[in-house]
Amino acid sequence: MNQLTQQIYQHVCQLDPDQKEFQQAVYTFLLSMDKIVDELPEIGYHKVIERMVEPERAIIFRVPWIDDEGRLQINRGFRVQQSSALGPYKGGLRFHPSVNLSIMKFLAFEQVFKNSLTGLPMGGGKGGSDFNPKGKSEAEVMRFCQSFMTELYRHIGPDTDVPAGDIGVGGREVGYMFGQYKRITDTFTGVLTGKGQSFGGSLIRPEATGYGLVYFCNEILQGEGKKLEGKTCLVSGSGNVAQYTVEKLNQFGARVVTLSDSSGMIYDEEGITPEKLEYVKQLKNVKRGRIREYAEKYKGVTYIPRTGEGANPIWDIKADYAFPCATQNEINEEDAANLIKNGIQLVGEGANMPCAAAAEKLFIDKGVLLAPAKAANAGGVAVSGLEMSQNSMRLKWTSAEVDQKLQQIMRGIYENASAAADKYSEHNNFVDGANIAGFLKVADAMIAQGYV
Ligand code: NDP
Ligand code: 2IT
Repeated sequence: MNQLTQQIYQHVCQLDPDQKEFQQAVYTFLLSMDKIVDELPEIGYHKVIERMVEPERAIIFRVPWIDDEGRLQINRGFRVQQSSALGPYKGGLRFHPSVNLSIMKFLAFEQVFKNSLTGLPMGGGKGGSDFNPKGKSEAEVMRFCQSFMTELYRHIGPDTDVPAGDIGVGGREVGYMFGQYKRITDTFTGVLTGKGQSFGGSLIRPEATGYGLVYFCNEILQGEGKKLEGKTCLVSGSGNVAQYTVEKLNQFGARVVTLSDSSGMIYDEEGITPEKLEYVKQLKNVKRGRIREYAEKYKGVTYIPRTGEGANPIWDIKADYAFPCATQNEINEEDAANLIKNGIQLVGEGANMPCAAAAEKLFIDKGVLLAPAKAANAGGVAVSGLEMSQNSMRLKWTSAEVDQKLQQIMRGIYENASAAADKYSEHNNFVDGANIAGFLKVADAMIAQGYV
């Protein structure tokens, strides 16, 4: 690290020594900044990076709700409004017991550069709660969402901050939160994205992150004269991003052999066909079941339970391409070494920060094509941006129109990240390319808007 980035990193670690995920996201970002800070002295002069690592605002609030037994439950709610340099704060809400300020800040920080890469006018933010939706009744989820929004509403708005979904928050939760916002404020606006189709949601938003991931990786592969067709792929997770990644990989003629959840993984050598994927969607989205049930339904499928923190068996299966689509740090250094040993050629990050810093370094050092989350999973927020446009214009585009715009945006991100990599780093270093391309636009806006 050079002197400036080293100082910034030390300062971040001293200020918040417990925020390991946030420190990790800042650290890997600063490694890319090393490639440009000497060439662009105005970055240091205007303290652009120092400002970026401090959220404009971070709100923490109490969320009280009554469970089905009539008992009062209390959770903690968050909204980190990281940067409004490019537009209203924009980013998802995560409901998961692991949620804390460090995780919220890492996600909000990365969101700023991701949103910049989309080319749409969106700042960056993230929020959520340590509420665990697993095992809760429909009524409990609704009451929680209503209470969460009863506090959050005063901090958001269609021109201020526009939340959406993330882990544990899908169409159902967005619907309940939208209903409560509308009721409290007496306004029908595009204050949330990922809404249902009957009340302002955009077509292709549910599909967008997974589809966008595959479009982006396809651009990288094409640049190398490689393709998806006929290739074996590993996908982790079995939620929104994983499901639509499998759907698009199937459409490109690839064979996906794995899915997982926090309890374990399935290995289906024959491939997760469109018919089997429909079963997964029903199982996860309607029945809210576990991926283990896939192995009970289909013959020749192995289920491997997840035990302990060590190497994850999902990353020790021979395949051409891997798509981590579950959560942060799901690929550690040992997992990366296993993937490389088995000849992996591309890792496409559907989840946010799925690779530990050491894993990321190993992939780059060994020449594995790494499609970083900020670029590769930007399709979700991109279509959220398109949902905001449609809400403002009070019209609705067709699936084909939205899909075409999504493809254009992902191609644009690939071209920008690629060009920034070639100019400031090395060919095919999409980690540096995405960080630098995303950063430069935010930096320009921050310098132009003065010291705010
Ligand atoms: P979902 O809630 O739909 O699915 C999450 C999946 O990941 C589930 O299979 C879940 O398993 C698994 N998972 C979650 N936490 C853990 C954990 N700590 N350990 C192991 N497995 C875990 O979420 P999404 O598909 O929306 O999100 C997946 C990833 O993609 C996240 O990193 C998210 O930030 C990112 N992302 C999402 C976007 C979106 O539009 N939804 C956009 C861009 C990125 P289980 O059911 O057992 O918890
Ligand atoms: O991480 C992400 O980009 C998201 N969860 C989607 C955010 C959004 O506003 O659609």
